[in-house]
Amino acid sequence: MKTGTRPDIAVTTPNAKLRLSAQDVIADYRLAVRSRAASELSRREVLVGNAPFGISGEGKEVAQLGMAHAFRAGDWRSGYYRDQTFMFAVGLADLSQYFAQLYADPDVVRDPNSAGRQMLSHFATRILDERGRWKDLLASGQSASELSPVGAQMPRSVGLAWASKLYRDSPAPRTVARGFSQNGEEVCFATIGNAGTSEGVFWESLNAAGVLQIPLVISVWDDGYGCSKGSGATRTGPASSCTP
Ligand SMILES: Cc1ncc(C[n+]2csc(CCOP(=O)(O)OP(=O)(O)O)c2C)c(N)n1
Repeated sequence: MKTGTRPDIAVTTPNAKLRLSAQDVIADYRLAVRSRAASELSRREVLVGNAPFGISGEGKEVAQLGMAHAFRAGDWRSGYYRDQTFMFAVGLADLSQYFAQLYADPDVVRDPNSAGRQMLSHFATRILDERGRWKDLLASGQSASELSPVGAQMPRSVGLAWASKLYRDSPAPRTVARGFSQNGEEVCFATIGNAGTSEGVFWESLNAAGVLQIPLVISVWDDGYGCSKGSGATRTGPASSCTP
């Protein structure tokens, strides 16, 4: 049966707010397969010496597709180097840009994340145009630039989510400039690895987010390892048990 003739089956549970058509599920599956192939190819390119460094998001595809369905224009991602599937799914990166960054392409059009200056999977959206003027940040989703030190994205994620609250609570910032916030409705989506949750800044950020009551979603991609160390070497239980 051709895809176009399939009935539009909603994949959902009784209480779920997210409804996916059969076409959505097939599109997600295609994206996951492409993303996995990109991971494997980039790894091979590093191993044979064609690229200087590669790091990718094998195994996190499905969780990131789920996160992508909740992400809206104006929202911010503040994550780490495993998020390529999410970035592809929300249209903030593509395969061509992924490989341009792998080969450290200095052309900012081909690698808009960093013009070859950052390592692979260090994503960023451009918030200024070519003349240095602010872009309309509400026109699409945004991604803060990747920080290589493990956990460093966490305090920044608090700042981004806190900004939304400030916009929501006070009319003053809204009158200064347009294109930054729609009445503070933007959510910040932070991501971090399980070993990264051992960093002090992770706990400080979690605490600050609770105290400030800000719109911050934290996803921990728990694959049981931090580099080659098993989780038991860095914490006493699964990452899920650490989250209040
Ligand atoms: C502050 C800091 N210490 C050490 C490193 C080296 N390092 C890079 S990735 C990594 C492991 C991170 O593991 P995890 O957070 O579980 O993420 P994963 O890569 O397994 O998804 C480490 C220790 C680093 N980048 N920054």
